[in-house]
Amino acid sequence: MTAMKLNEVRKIFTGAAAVTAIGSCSDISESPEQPMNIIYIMCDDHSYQTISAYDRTLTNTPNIDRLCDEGYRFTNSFVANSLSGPSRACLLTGKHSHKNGFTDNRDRIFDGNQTTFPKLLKENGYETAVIGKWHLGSEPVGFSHWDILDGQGEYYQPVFICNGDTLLRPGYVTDIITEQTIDWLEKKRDKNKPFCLLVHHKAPHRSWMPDVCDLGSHDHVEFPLPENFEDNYEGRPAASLQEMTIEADMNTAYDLKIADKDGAMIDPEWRWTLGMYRGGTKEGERLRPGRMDHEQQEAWNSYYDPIIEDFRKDSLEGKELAEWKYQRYMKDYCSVIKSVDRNIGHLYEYLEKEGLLENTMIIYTSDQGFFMGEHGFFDKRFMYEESFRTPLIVRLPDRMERKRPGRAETSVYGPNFGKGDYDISEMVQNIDIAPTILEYAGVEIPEEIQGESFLGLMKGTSAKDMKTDTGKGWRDALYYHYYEYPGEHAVRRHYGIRTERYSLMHFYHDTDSWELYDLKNDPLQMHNIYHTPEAAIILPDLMKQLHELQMLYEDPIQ
Ligand code: SGN
Ligand code: CA
Repeated sequence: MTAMKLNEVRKIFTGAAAVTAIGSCSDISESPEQPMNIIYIMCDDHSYQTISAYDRTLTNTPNIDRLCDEGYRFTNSFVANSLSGPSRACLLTGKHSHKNGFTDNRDRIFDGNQTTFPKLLKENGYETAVIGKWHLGSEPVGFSHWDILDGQGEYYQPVFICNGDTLLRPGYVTDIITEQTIDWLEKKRDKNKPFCLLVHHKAPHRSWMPDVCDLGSHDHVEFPLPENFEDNYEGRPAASLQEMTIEADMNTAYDLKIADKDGAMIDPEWRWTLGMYRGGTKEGERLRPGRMDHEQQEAWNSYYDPIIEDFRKDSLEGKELAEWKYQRYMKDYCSVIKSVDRNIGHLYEYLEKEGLLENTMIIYTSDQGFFMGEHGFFDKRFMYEESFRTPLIVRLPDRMERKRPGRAETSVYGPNFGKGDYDISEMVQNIDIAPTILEYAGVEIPEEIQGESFLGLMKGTSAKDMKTDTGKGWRDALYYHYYEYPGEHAVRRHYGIRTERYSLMHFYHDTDSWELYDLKNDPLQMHNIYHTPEAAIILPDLMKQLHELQMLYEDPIQ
């Protein structure tokens, strides 16, 4: 399924790394000597709210912003199933979860025999590599080189599996992934071939452990509480059943590092976190070994000891405690982002120095969005905007010279958001990445891929002129399906459709409830209008569209 079934495919000449452009709809002109390299950078749980190119309220990310200044900012970018493993499977296959089989993070093993875009690129003469978080159970297939974190990975002294060999690397995970990335680019790849490199950061996944040099980097910031921090979930039964609120479910010891050395403040259930933050405790069943070296541990102790001391003295409760937790969460999370941004800067410098910016497409995104206190939540999973959306920035070589003077509007809810010169406001989804990369590389897009290439949108093709599988131009609705229930955070299974204006979702399994939001009048999604007279007018069309999407993607109706 694709914007172009490439009869006139731009061909990759294996080994010689040459690409010829023959009349593609996106009409990229490149010299035959220029290999079309791809670097795909994906963080884990990086919210668009904490990228200053999207929103300047919370933190600053100058290096990610530079990518955006020199590239395209997607202002309506979404995932198909807001969870790590499933997102990664959607990315690799270009297919929804029910088709690629990796519906949730529980005991799934990704079937590596499926068609994936790295495999197709490799078969077409590309060097392919993945470095960082993989989280798919099985070993990577279709990569010339793979160097992945073991499971979720650790922030300090992480264990990697490098082409099958297990090794522990000293240091901080975001630095190590960047070092390994540059090392592969510099020394390990075959420089006669074009390359596709996937850089998958662990950061800023829970439990948001900053690098030593970033501890305290956001202490001066008083983060504004989201307007709907104190949501009571009225009219939204599934939302009231979750277990992911900052107030009730965020643990002060595990999540916020309030784990004192003598163990007096540790909840017995979370006792194992003492080892994680305070080093090498030998008791407790779920022991996680202390991973920090002496210096790292000292730095952590001198930063967190006074915070723990104050926490002990203040004995906060109720609303005050919830707000304190929110501030601590934001400080840790944004400090972890600081390292991500710095490392993007290092990679950028390297690419610039090596002249690689001129022949490389760079993509920056996250495996899903994340709640930064909206609805009182952390985590993701819901089809609500904050977790359904994901940041997406794409820098193409030929945008290099055309820096725009400034973005029209950065706030996601602002009236001009998406109207900047290099904003792409069409709704795209992570299943679109595979076909986009394949089209860029001049490799034919297999019929079974369900996503659509958005390359043409960046090249100025209008939405209505985009060739897609429906034959009706670019899509006007997105499909979503989340499956991990029973599971951590207790978010009920649900599927739904999102159009430009409305978001309709059906929560099923251990519940049966529908929610409908008017995103224009209720962007914060506080009012479920499913049972209102207004909905009676809108619903028949939306339901029809939803069923059409379920037929298109062949997802049986629940
Ligand atoms: C871990 C986290 C969860 C998180 C999942 C999935 N718990 O299990 O809070 O939702 O990962 O995240 S933790 O106690 O282990 O930190 S995902 O991004 O990998 O899908
Ligand atoms: Ca994730």
